[in-house]
Amino acid sequence: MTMLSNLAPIPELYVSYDSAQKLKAEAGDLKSHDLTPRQICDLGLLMNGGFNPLKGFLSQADYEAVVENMRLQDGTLWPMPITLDVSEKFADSLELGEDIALRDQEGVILATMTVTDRWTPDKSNEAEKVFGADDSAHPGVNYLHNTAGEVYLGGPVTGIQQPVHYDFRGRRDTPNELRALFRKLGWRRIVAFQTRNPLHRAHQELTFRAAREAQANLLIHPVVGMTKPGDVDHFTRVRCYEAVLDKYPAATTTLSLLNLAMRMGGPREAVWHGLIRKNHGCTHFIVGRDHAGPGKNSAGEDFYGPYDAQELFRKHQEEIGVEMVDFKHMVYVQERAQYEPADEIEEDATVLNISGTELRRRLQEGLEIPEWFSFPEVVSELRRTRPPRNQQGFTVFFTGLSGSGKSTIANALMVKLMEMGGRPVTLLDGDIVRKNLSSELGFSKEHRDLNIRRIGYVASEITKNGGIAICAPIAPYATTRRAVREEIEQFGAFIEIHVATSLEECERRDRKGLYKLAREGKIKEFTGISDPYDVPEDPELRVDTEGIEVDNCAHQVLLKLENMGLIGA
Ligand code: PPS
Repeated sequence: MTMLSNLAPIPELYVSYDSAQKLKAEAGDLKSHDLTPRQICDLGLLMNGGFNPLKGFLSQADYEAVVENMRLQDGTLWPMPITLDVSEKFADSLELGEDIALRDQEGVILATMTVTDRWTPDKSNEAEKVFGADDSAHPGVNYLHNTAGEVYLGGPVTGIQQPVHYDFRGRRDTPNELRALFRKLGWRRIVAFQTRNPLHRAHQELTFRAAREAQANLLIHPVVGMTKPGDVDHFTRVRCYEAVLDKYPAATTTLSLLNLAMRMGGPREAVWHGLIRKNHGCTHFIVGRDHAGPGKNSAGEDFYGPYDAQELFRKHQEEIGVEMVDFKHMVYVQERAQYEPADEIEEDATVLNISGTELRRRLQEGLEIPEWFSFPEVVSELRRTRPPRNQQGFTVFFTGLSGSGKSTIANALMVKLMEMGGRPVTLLDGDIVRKNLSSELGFSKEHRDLNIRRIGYVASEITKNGGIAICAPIAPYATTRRAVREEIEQFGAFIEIHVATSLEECERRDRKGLYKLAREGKIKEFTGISDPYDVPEDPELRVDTEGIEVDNCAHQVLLKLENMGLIGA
């Protein structure tokens, strides 16, 4: 394998400035697809050569070859399907061979694409082959089934302009910009470190060692596109990385941001990351334990073995053209006050470690984070973004059948929280929302989803800004509740409370007389009677209202909030 990088420019998909202006004017007449945030990341890397040798979104034949064999149809190694998913309606409106305009979310035209292929993918097969399981606990699988459109379009892309970013512009580099930088600095051996987490002392030590061992310079190359739901936001992380950059010996290390949308695909993702780094001019790549791991599956087990990613990478190393530096698990040895690889430490040494979960707990509860674990600048950035839980916003999300008592308990809870004071409280009750936010909506699946997503959006804004949102819709669909949870958990806690009053009891109470009308067929699509209700499988709390006072139910919720550290001192 060549250990020195060939830093010649790699092909991009952009046309010249003059052609781009012309194309932009003409593209006004084309049908448009508004790209999703993930597609914007993919398109950016297609156009700037980050996904070289791809020339556009995969054709059906390439897609099938990638899914089945991790290769394009011509045999080139490529592990991740890069597909343009769209709605059936949009796909049906197109002729094969037609050019379409690809626009960002403000309507700016970024590229055109000639649609050569259109097909309905077998998503379960894609999930099995690419992610190893058709299990929606996997964020990549969940996206595939619940966010991606039903139909895929394939075809070559003509680049007009890069996606616009207003943040950290000076820290974002295309593959050719990085190649030019390495050429200028005389760097020929470069080890890349991929990360979606803040760097602490152990990471600094391991990356520094990796660079020393590979006799290479170090590129800290964090992902700022899309990472795992619930990760620390990239604004905070970049401020942390900038603080850590000073800790490396001068002129050995650089930082560049990668606008990649991760899929959390473990082994396949590691190979993909290697190919992307090759395109960015790197010669070495650090692969750690459980690289790009998605967490646990729905049976509570890991999706991949801890070293599966290293194994797959090693197998394809020659073809990737990047040498793997395997992650040394670094731990702190108290006697010598330094980090060392775990496998080189004598048995009687005192080893200190703080897990990710423990770190989150300490941040949430405002507890001490020792200097041996992280840098004071990093800890203070994290504390600025994540004040202790009892000062953060959160959302209490009641769900249950009509007449189950959601609104009554939600009202009682609101009053109790207002009595305590400290944070503004907003009640988004089902009926209030339908009057003020969703007055044009009915009760079809599509409308109910839209209604819940609107509630989720407002609640996430409230949570982000430090308030308490109490929601009380029926919210009958588990996938929509999960989407709302993911949106809110970026900013604070989401507490799902199932008001588990049985259908028989709700119908017996029939406070609004609606069940009678539903039974008579006078109200269609009535939840529990003629429309489904997915019982929450794992809510934070389930309350049973039968034979229990409202006051007591609201009190149970308060105890739960206290127990989670969200209220109280
Ligand atoms: S959803 O499914 O979450 O969007 O429903 P939501 O916004 O909470 O609205 C539910 C209230 O609307 C009344 N209603 C119906 N409920 C269920 N199915 C049908 N078809 C329907 N038609 C009207 C009902 O009074 C619900 O109020 P609550 O407070 O839940 O009893």
